[in-house]
Amino acid sequence: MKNGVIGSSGTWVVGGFVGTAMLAGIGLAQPLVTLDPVQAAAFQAGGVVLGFDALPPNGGGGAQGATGVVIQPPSRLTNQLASQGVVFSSAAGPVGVVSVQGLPNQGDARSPFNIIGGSSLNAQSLPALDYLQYIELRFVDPRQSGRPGTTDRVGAWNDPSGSQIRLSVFGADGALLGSTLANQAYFVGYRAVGIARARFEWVANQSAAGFSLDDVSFGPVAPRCPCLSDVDDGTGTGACDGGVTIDDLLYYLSIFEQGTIAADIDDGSGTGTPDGGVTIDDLLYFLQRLEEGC
Ligand SMILES: [Ca+2]
Ligand SMILES: [Ca+2]
Ligand SMILES: [Ca+2]
Repeated sequence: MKNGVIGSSGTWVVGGFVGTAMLAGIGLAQPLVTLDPVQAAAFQAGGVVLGFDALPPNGGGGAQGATGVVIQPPSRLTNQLASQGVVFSSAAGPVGVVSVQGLPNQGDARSPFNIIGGSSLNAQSLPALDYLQYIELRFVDPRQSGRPGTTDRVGAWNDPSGSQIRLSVFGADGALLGSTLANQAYFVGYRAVGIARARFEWVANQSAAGFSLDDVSFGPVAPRCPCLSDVDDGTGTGACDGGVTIDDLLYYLSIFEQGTIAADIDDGSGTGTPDGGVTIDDLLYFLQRLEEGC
């Protein structure tokens, strides 16, 4: 495509980026696709920027970051950053953390030297690096990772030597809030009210087959269910409905019995601080909050 060409069905091309804005009737919903670090920094301001540089890269780096290499357990990124409000996934489950230090594509790292890539299961059913696969973010309550969260923007720097990708953002009900395309080397972001999930996916090869991301960014993550004892809406699916009723007690008892992470809401201090374990403290705290109506 040539710059400045207006394509079909609302697609336009400006300065090397292809944007398909789906405003969904929300004035604030808008993409940002830019090479300008100042614009990217403005998008990131006040939010979270994940450089992945404190996580152990696969095999220590080098060729262990190549397509098809099995992602070792320490480098399988899923919920390690849940306290920042996000959980990662890809086709085989985890996203892979790799280092490009010392490689010809060292410049792919926006923050040296780790980046992330997608995964797929290999013939042995192990998660292997697959840069053609999607990278997904699901927002969680930073204080209680078992509870859902939402944010107002998501973005990342796309691989400078990679592919054209699409960023799509979704609401809590799964509805698409908007999506946009970005060429390699661009910062791609999307602002919308109530983003619960975001997906970066490969669209077309440019310098290489597949893509990686670095400096994944998002706005502050707010709990989607601000009332701690509102854990169900009567459907038994854990969806909050703004009211605290017997449904909530029944649902909490079921997840408490199963010992799921979502049931961890206290550490015995009665302050609503999770401690990674599900014990009688959690049940007592839930009952107290249920009685208080929130
Ligand atoms: Ca990095
Ligand atoms: Ca409820
Ligand atoms: Ca607990």
